[in-house]
Amino acid sequence: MAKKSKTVLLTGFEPFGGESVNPSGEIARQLHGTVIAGHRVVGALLPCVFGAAIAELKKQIRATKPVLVICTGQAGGRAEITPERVAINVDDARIADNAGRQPVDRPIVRGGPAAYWSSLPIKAITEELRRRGIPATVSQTAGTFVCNHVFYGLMHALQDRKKVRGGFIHVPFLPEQAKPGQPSLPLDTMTAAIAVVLAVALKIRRDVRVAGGATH
Ligand code: PCA
Repeated sequence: MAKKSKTVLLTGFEPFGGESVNPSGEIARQLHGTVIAGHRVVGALLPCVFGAAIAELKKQIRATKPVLVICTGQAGGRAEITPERVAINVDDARIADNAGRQPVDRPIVRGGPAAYWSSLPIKAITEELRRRGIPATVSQTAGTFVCNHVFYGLMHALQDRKKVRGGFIHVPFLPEQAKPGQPSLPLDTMTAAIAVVLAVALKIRRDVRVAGGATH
């Protein structure tokens, strides 16, 4: 009997903040069901809601038993694909989430560590994206809204699953979302970029040590 292929979980978000589309959700939809580096991709959509987003993520992890979890979200105003280095233990929302919640200066996990590092090879991912002509930079902050919340919740959940690696990637606006002068990337480019992210994360365990990459 053929061995069941291993699974990677790729999440994106529903639209938020008055937008009618979220590139991260579209990318997850596009890559759902594809096979990358011998792994089956399960794409899932998370609500842009504090608490509920982590609950849905954990449900998906339990259901799919992935070897790798990559969460993605929209970072409007950024021009590049940005693998996030670190998740911090705070919710501090500038706008309400999709359920009208707006936590200010609240811990995500009471008594939890201040931060968790991504366990993705963020420099290797950035290098490979650039090599393929896709703009990419390591980001030093995932913000304090629902994306950082989910990233922290993911890394906290993975403390009990040490073999499962995970991290978070922010992506720019789609061209139809960008106001004049704002940066964006086409959906095809971003979908190809996240496929590269998954492939590099599956193939490379020990990150490369290269300087910089950090402009924000
Ligand atoms: N971006 C938001 C939350 C959902 C999303 O796609 C963020 O950066 O926190």
